[in-house]
Amino acid sequence: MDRRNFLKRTTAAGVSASVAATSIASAKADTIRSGFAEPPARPVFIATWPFGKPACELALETAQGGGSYLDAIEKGIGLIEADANNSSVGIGGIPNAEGVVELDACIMSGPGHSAGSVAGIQDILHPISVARKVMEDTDHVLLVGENAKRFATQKGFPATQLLTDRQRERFEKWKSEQPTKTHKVDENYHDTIAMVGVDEQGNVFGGCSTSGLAYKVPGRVGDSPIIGSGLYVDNTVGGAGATGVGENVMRFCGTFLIVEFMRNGATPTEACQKCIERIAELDPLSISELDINFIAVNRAGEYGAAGTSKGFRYSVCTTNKSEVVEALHLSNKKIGPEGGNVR
Ligand code: SD4
Repeated sequence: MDRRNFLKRTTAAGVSASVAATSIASAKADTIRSGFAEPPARPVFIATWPFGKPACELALETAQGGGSYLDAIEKGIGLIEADANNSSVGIGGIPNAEGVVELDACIMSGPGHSAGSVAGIQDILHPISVARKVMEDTDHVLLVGENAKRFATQKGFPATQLLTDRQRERFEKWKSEQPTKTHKVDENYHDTIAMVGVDEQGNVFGGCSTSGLAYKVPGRVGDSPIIGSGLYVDNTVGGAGATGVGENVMRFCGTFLIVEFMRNGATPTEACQKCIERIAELDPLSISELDINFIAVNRAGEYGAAGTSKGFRYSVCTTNKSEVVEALHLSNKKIGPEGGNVR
């Protein structure tokens, strides 16, 4: 059965189950506070960018088909990692300044507050799955570089050429245009999938995967595999994910901050906005220059997002809808030509 039909088929049953699951006082209070037209639904998956939509749909399908929520996050993100046309995640990702694709990913489980991540991993198609192995099969949280790849190989992940012909050509053009001795990343070419899911009981799960900034210095690690920066979940509150210039997120523990704002009573959208405002207070860059975007969901299933520029969109999937939503934007600068839909 294809995903669309699966979702259609599960809609009727899913609506009543999810409404029942969310008919709790706090969910209603959140609904009124945020001005949601409808009660928040559980389960719910949210993800960065429009390309997160099929990922959220597959995640929901996986969870409803009997998979765990970690399976859901892993499969949903894995779908985008395997898409060679997406130039910001997995195969087809934009390489570093030496033409090598280096991937970052992490996964988190609210129950048990466990986490796993890999950074700067090469030649492995599914870093999200390796991150899960780090979480489940080791006592550690983060493995990096060559040794992350060695761990993946030991776990049976095959080596895969991640640099596509199209990205090789683009890289060669970029390289030929670089002045010698200086190095500049191309800020128009980056994205990430960050996904957070909440199950019917309000347990929170999340994952994040990216090839990072285009033509980055080899070895550069962004926010995405760093717990509390590119992704954070706290099972008593909710979760948040980030996309944008990682350096402007990881210096502030952006997603940790968002979860703390939600803990203190902010709605998800308010929490994302407050995080960007806090960052802008401390950073010499103006809001429009920061180029960062956040998504968040609380354990009631209420979700929201905010970005520094106009045009950041994110995906939401529940049992009765799957849609792309425009985030609150804190400046009128338009997102870069490829921002949000790097193809
Ligand atoms: C990074 N945050 O490596 C990632 C890239 C990204 O939109 O999300 N860009 O900095």
